Amino acid sequence: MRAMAGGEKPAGGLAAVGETLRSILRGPGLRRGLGALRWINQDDGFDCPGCAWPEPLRRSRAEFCENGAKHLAHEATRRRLTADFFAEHPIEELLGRSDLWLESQGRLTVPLVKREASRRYEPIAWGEAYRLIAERLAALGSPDQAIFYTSGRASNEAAFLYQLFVRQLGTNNLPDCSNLCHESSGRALVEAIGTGKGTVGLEDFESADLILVIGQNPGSNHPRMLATLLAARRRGARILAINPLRERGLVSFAHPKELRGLLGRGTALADVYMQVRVGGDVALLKGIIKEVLAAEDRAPGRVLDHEFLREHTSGLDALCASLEAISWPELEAASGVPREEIRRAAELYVASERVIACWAMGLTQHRHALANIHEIVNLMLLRGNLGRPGAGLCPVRGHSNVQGDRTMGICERPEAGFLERLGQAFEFQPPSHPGLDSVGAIRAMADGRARVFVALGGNFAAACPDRAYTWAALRGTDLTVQISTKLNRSHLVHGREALILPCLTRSERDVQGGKLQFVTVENSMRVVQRSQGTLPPASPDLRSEPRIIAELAEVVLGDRSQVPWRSLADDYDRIRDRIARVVSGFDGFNQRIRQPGRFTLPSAAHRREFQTPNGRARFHVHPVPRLDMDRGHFLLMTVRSHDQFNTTIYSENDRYRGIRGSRWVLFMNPHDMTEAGLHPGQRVRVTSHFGGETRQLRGLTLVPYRLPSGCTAAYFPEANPLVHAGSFAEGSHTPAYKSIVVSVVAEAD
Ligand SMILES: Nc1nc2c(c(=O)[nH]1)N[C@H]1C(S)=C(S)[C@@H](COP(=O)(O)OP(=O)(O)OC[C@H]3O[C@@H](n4cnc5c(=O)[nH]c(N)nc54)[C@H](O)[C@@H]3O)O[C@H]1N2
Ligand SMILES: Nc1nc2c(c(=O)[nH]1)N[C@H]1C(S)=C(S)[C@@H](COP(=O)(O)OP(=O)(O)OC[C@H]3O[C@@H](n4cnc5c(=O)[nH]c(N)nc54)[C@H](O)[C@@H]3O)O[C@H]1N2
Ligand SMILES: [Mo]
Repeated sequence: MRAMAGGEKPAGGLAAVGETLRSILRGPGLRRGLGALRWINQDDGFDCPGCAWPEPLRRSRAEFCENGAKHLAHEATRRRLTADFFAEHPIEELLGRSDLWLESQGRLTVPLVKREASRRYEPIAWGEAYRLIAERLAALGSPDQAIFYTSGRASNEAAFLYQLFVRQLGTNNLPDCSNLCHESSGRALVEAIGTGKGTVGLEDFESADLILVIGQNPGSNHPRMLATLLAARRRGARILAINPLRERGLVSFAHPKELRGLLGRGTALADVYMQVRVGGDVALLKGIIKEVLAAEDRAPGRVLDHEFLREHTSGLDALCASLEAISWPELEAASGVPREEIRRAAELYVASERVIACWAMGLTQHRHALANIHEIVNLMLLRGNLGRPGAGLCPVRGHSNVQGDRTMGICERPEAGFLERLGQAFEFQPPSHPGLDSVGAIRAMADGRARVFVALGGNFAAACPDRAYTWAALRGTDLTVQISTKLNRSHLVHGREALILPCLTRSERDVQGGKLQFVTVENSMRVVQRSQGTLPPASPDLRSEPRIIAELAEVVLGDRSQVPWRSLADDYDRIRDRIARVVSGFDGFNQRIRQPGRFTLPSAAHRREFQTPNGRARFHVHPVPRLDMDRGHFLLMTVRSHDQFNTTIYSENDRYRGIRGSRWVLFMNPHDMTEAGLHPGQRVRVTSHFGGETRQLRGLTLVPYRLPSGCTAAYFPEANPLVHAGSFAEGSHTPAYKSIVVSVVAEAD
């Protein structure tokens, strides 16, 4: 491994173009690759399989980023995994391989089964696979003993059919990757403003004066957002970043689609960069709010939006009183940011008429995640930065359709109104008792309460916390079923019996009933649009997700279901007609999706209608979180590199952070390193501490990095063995992947 200090070259630039070409050459090859890129994010093409950042209304010919090209290159690879591969490699051998190796083996091409007495996967016919699942489900004492996970790449059509199947079976056990991701945002926003979704559209970025980017690394994870930020910056908007790491993409960006960008001339993005301590955002935001209130005291009636506060909010007095009782030394210590800097941020906020707040995993994956998000809402409400042009809340979603999957009913606690409409449309009584979320699902499997695990995409075994516990839980089940495109860890950590059902990707042509089909997705800003694959399928044996679900439902439910499953899978228009009847905001779905190719779902909060119990947006009061760390303990956050999509690893490099050749690193402040008697390049053992228990990870190499003192960082998913399954956000159960208390010792070589 080679770790460089990490120069300050801007993000993007020619290197981004070079990386795009390299991934295309290695994956699908130049012809197929460039042919596919031409369709990505185009009206008549397919939605990028990467993140959920929206496309502008007027799309350019090349509407993708370096990382979007990588995601596509990896799913459109020429490499194929055939039955021979699985005959040659027993599961145990595959388990010893790295995530990078597994990912590079290519596309799954045939349905596979691991029989009880076998140590390998072998081919199985589709029909036999469905019957096996039906038998194992039928043997359960209750449908609540089965779990149906979803990852955020599933289309609206697939997600809708899946939840219908699961609810007809009789359970709400529909955990999803959102439980591991923005669940905290959804929960906190519902409490505060009555909706779990963001309130802004892309057009709001064209008139905002100030954009906050908190706990998010868009340079790697939402690269097209940098173009939006750059445009805003150029017309004079200010950008305020709050992040323990100085993320390259936020510091400076060279747009690869511009000549000056290609020449490596970057534009500084963040005007103010606050290097908060990991977990210090509540204190920091409270500090900013305290200064805003002080400014109002100095100029009464001129700082706060009194009319908005009076008509649309409640709870301000309690917030003001709580802030008076908190001292500056406490806020400075907890945030790690001096008061002077906090005051400057408050001045910037007060000087801005229209403010957007964006955030991602840096806020949602803490034990006090809901408090983090409530503090953002508190700050934004003070000046009525909600429900008017250029202002609002913007949780930046992860997977390209994670928001749509929720809209379609993938949720373990569905709304009563949704269930009622579903029941009416399909003439059955949906189960009303809550199901299991992701953390609950792990526990239920560990306790033997759940015996069958089905996953529509994703990589549960690698994405979830507490590896040893989660793996034992999965291994204790009767059957695990993975509907997947690529080989991953979750195929190798399986139940007594296991199935892999290979499916088409979004970029592939999906022909059903003799007709080319399209699907739909919803991006982070409530825009629903169509997505139609253009590449030939990787294998003739692949089936589409809607078809797999429909066929499975038919075999499993038999006479118990009146749903015309086959007919729905033959023509996705028929699925969309049903969606229009059940999901609000989708009236005339088939007509509307055909006209301009997209439409935006309404947001009551955007109209300043707050669907909370008292019809008002609510201020929340939370204490400053105590991170009770012993001496010599550090707070560890797990982050993504520039070369991965969640558990899918594309290379061992992380260009913007100057890392090459290994992901087994621990980033640490150089001063902390010296204090602890450690030195750069040393191999260390990291021990996490939670609830009196410890977890260990060996063999990480120390990399000195500009982080606030007391904070460390490592990569996800490598560091997941350290996250205790019981350490999650209060109120949302999102694992606290970013506040892991650890100690670090040198490892004897
Ligand atoms: N290329 C690529 N794109 C992706 C993904 C991918 O893996 N690769 N994943 C997708 C998914 S599912 C998601 S959810 C998103 C994730 O997008 P991000 O949320 O940007 O992903 P993370 O790498 O988890 O980065 C979190 C950021 O929060 C900061 N952070 C950590 N702790 C704190 C804290 O306590 N306070 C503050 N203020 N900041 C903190 C970290 O330094 C880091 O910059 O990206 C999506 N897009
Ligand atoms: N320590 C730590 N852990 C984390 C996080 C963190 O920041 N730190 N982040 C969390 C977050 S935000 C998330 S969202 C989760 C992600 O958790 P998941 O969503 O479960 O994981 P992914 O890595 O996105 O799933 C990748 C797999 O999906 C399959 N796949 C890809 N495309 C398709 C498709 O079109 N259809 C189907 N059926 N399958 C497909 C492939 O087989 C691939 O291997 O991880 C969480 N875990
Ligand atoms: Mo995510």
